[in-house]
Amino acid sequence: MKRRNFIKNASLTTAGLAVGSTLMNCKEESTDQNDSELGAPITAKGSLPLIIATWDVKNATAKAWETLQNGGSVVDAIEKGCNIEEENAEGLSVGKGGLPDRDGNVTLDACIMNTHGNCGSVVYLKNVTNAISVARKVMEDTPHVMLAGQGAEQFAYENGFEKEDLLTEKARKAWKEWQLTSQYKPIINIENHDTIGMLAIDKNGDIAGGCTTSGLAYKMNGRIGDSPIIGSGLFVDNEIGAAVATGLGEEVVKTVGSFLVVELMRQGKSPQEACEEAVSRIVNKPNSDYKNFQVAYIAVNKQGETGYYAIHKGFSMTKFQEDKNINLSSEYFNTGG
Ligand code: SD4
Repeated sequence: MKRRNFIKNASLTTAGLAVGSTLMNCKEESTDQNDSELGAPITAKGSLPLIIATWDVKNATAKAWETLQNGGSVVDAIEKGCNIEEENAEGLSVGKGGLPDRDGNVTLDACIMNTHGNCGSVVYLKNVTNAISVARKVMEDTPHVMLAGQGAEQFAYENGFEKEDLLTEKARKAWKEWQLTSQYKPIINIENHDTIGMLAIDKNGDIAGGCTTSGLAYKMNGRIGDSPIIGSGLFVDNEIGAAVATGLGEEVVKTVGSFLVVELMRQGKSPQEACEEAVSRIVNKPNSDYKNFQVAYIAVNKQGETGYYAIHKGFSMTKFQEDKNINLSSEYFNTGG
């Protein structure tokens, strides 16, 4: 399934299905037709290095892997890997070509976190493609954690980033079409979700992570999601592991989702159990409207074990390990049972 259609389809196909599913155990089911050529599925515990990312982003994970193989750090791997999606003008979700807000502004959110627990973030960044690289600069070259809007943009130019028009013709056309039918208020069912969240762990077990997005398509002007919020969209604790989120950011923020996943791992849960528990916190809230939105997490622990889980069908994780780059369909909460 195309990532862009996923939330819409998820909400359509789940309409009318009963609540009360129990959490499913994750089964790693490959969605890549070529996977059979790749030999046995990766089940090894502890095989390092390892890169995982939200959605089907094999070019990005390949770049991250190559960066590590060429002697780059885990932070280099995260940055270079995420840059691939940011620079892909065909992708309507991240960096250049991202779908705009309701007023036609493409605004980017991104963050990055290193093995020492340092982090950098940019929110509401306009006109600069590589938001994660700007976030890295914030982390490394400023005393701050987060820069927003004009200040972030100005900081980017001062650091040599180019000014670019991020609204491509394809995205402008999609926005114009959306305007024909849409109301000026959040309508979650028709809003789309794709973000690249990536976690890398090197051969020594050192971990870094990043997350970059243009946020929800046709969001209100000024809206910031979970993706650049440390602890919500991303959290790295080099003693324990790391997690990153995708989906409806508002719901992730309300549960500080990625921090929760990492803390659950600290308490002894596997990455898979921790992702499932974090999803269940959202769906089991009183009056949760979970049938109408998607949230998914991916996680890795210090031992190189991974986990991934979503509320609805359609989420996948890309994993590069042992020279194999594969996309894996996630199990999900709302099985309709
Ligand atoms: C947001 N979490 O801005 C992001 C959207 C997303 O895949 O994950 N899209 O809420």
